[in-house]
Amino acid sequence: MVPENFDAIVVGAGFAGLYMLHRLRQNGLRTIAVEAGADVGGTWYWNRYPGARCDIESLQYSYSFDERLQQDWHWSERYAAQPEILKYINHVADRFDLRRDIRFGRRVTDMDWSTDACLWHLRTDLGEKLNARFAVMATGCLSAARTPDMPGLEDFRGTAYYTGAWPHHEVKFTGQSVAVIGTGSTGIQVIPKIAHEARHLTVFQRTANFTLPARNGVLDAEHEKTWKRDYPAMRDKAGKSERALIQSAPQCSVFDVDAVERERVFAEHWQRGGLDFVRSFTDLVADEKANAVAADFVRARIAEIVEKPETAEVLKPRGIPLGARRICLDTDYYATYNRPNVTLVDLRAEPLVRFTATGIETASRRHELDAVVFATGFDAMIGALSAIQIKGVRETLAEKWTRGITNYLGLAPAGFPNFFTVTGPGSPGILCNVVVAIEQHVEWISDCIDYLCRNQFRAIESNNDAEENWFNHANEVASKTMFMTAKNSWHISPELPGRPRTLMPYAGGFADYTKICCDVAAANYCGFKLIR
Ligand code: NA7
Repeated sequence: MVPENFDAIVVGAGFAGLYMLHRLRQNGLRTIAVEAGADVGGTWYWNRYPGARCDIESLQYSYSFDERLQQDWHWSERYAAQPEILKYINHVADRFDLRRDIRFGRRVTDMDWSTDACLWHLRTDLGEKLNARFAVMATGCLSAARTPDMPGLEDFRGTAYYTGAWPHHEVKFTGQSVAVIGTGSTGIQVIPKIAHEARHLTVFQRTANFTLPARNGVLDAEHEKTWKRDYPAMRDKAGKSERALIQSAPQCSVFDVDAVERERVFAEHWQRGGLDFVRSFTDLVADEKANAVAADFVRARIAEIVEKPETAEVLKPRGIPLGARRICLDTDYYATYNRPNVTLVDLRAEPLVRFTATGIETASRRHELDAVVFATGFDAMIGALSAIQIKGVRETLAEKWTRGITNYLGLAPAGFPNFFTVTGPGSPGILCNVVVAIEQHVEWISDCIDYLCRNQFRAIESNNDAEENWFNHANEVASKTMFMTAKNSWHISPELPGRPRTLMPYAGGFADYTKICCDVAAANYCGFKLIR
């Protein structure tokens, strides 16, 4: 095929890819986006399992770049469900006429940089050859679904479903015996839904997670009005916060109040619902002892809700602080275990041995099944990038990252000129309200490209030193948080020979991160080589 030439290519057409395409086009660059899905949406296109819902409030989990868009759009619920979010993303694509520059239904398989031509050469699985001066990876940090290699799965005659690649046709579990494997955010959302439909549901849990009640409901009209009255100011406030999110402000330490008052404050936040529970007091995230008090409160609620004490015990998270792994939000998760058609299997006590033709065999039991739902998570942050053969100046990104997952500012890995990642490793995106982080990254990248074009630079590449310093700074910041206390968390990098495991997202907070990025740009992109 004859190569086609562009100024910029964006890989992915989810929240990040769409806005990136829009910005680059606004800046006058001939840009296309390449998307594996048949339509826009990214994560929200693929994760259409029953119960899929955002755990950031709708009024905040949306674009802020266009005032009319945010005024016009009406969210129906406090936390939007996947179909509504996908509808919103489609609306944005239509409103800004983005589809005409998106190539759907193809994957970028490999791409390599030519220093002489100052071009990225990309190839897709349809055999297309695409050249561009700039490449932006908007491939998502939770987009490469993990499908564990389970013994005997090929023998299973029932149906296997993967939450991260849910069928586009309606799936009915009525009358069936169904298993769900995995109890992260996804499992916790899908389990109550399947329990209502299936004849029997067996949940296979390896690690119990902390989940808080979402208390979802119809979006309060007054609340919406308050936000829309001065949306830009609300967005500005969120952008200056640690998690790119407006949350309640805790008043005092857990230890400043007596036990009765402590219970009252916790109960009030529990009743209100949402992630604000971790902001009941000032020190829940920072202080181990304070955190343990909050974790005890949650365990007591589990014991209260779940009728069978032995099931409640298995559901109680132990051994890691509240928030060291991603906290989940749920609707009726714990109460689901009171249903007569739901069984919980603790894989730590009763390990999975193999799949058989008719179900799953654990150490001492056989579970007859019609269907299995894998809610087993993602190859987070690096999975989608590593799936593409990306060859920079000397080596591929996958080869580079065998020496440690380094990426200056989470935006630009050294050795990869004119190449940017949105919410890549080293970015705070996934620890924050990710849509706000995406907007910040996209604006920084498009401003950077604009700067290069206006000042007749052909290319930009981060320096090894700057990248190493960012990596060290990120690790130092991470070491002061509780994230590293979780032995098993998708936030932490995979095991690499001779390298300590590191926290992949930047934990220094969104506000500080944004300031650092602004300072770098203001100092004529310090830490980067600018090439004429
Ligand atoms: P997560 O949070 O990574 O959860 C995956 C779950 O699957 C978790 O409970 C895992 O147990 C379990 N798992 C993974 N592999 C296996 C095997 N082999 N056997 C049994 N159980 C297994 O992914 P989610 O999709 O739920 O959520 C990801 C993010 O998406 C979420 O945080 C939001 O930001 C949106 P483990 O804990 O590893 O023992």
